[in-house]
Amino acid sequence: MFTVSLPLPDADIILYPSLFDQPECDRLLTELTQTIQWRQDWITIYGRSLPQPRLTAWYGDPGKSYTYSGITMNAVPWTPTLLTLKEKIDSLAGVVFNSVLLNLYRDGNDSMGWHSDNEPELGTNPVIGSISLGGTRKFMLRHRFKKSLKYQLELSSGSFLLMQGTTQHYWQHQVPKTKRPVLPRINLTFRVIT
Ligand SMILES: O=C(O)CCC(=O)C(=O)O
Ligand SMILES: [Mn+2]
Repeated sequence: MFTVSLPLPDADIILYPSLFDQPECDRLLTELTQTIQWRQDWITIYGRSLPQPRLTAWYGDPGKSYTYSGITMNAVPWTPTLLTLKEKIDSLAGVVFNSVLLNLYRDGNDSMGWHSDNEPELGTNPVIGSISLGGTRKFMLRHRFKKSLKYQLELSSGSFLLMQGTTQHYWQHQVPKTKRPVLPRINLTFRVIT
């Protein structure tokens, strides 16, 4: 399997540009769009309540819950398709993922702001396995302490991005809005919750 290691200090990020072929991506996109229990959450910013600019869902082992931006999500049980995906990337990552956050970016107006995946329940060096399906979106990275260090790449359909080691200590990432017309995109970030 062809992979690229991103040339970033203080990070361990590996890109598999095409883990899934086009027919597989189409099949997955259709199925996940229709069968996942998508939710619209609201977030509070500076005292104002706003809809999160994307739809989300949280699946995983029984009893796994996840809190971020004041939202607590209880895991919906794995579907057979999500379990199959999990087992495929478990073996690439060398860990046993027990949960997945799904994000649906309906169009270029949907986005995710700068953050690190460093919540306490992800442990010391979180391993995050991220599958992208559908429209290609820009994925930006910036170093938290060396402000001149930046990097960006396009995450296209069928790609798999593995972030591990000290990545979340030193780097933040985002998926910015775009004015370019883009197809809907589903991203699945598999996680290990302790
Ligand atoms: O959509 C993406 O590629 C990134 C999603 C992400 O950063 C997250 O779910 O924590
Ligand atoms: Mn993230």
